[in-house]
Amino acid sequence: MNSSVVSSLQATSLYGILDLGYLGSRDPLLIAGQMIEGGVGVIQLRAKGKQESAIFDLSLRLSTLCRDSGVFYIVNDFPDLARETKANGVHVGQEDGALAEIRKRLDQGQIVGRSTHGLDQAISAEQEGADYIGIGPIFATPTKPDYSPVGMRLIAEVHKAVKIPGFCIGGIKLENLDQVVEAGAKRVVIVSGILQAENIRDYCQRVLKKIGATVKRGE
Ligand code: TZP
Ligand code: MG
Repeated sequence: MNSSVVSSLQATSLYGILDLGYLGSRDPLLIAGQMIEGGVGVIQLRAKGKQESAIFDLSLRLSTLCRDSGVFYIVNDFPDLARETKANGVHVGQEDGALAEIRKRLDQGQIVGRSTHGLDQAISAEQEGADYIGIGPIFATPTKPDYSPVGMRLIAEVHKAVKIPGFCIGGIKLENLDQVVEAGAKRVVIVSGILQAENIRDYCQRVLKKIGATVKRGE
């Protein structure tokens, strides 16, 4: 666990994912720039179905862009790529093995986030040493079609049981954000909502304004 990164993540409200499946012909660096201008605190590169070698250069450039902009940069699924391109860390799922094994492939100071889909998984991820967790999917989502929604009640349960930062994810959009925050969310991850927005910078700013106005911090 990297405690300075974890405390920065505690204060981060919006985590954006650059999912290449939503970009079409758009330039990922340009989109990342718009997300950064909008105020995201974290950008994750998610490239389902791609080989690490195919996204090495992109990851390196995103890593530099995020570092220069003061935004965390996380690589989905690939710890070696995270290490080689000097990301802040890697994000893994339930099926990706023990966090201790993943950490062996990272440099010191790099962080590990874990997706969780229930209270037991959230508690286990913390016990195993995750630096943060994803909690979801909160709502059904085409971005992760094989998973059933976990239900809004889980948000408060996890926040009560777990100290590391939790990021609610799955089907979250500006339109349902109030509901998610009222259920106890402190931080959110938004993928399609951001990437399909007409104006990405503006969308992120509106999300942050809404969260800032409603989240009670201190947990
Ligand atoms: N993990 C749980 S839900 C999800 C992931 C990666 C997808 C979230 O995407 P969207 O488009 O914000 O629903
Ligand atoms: Mg994964």
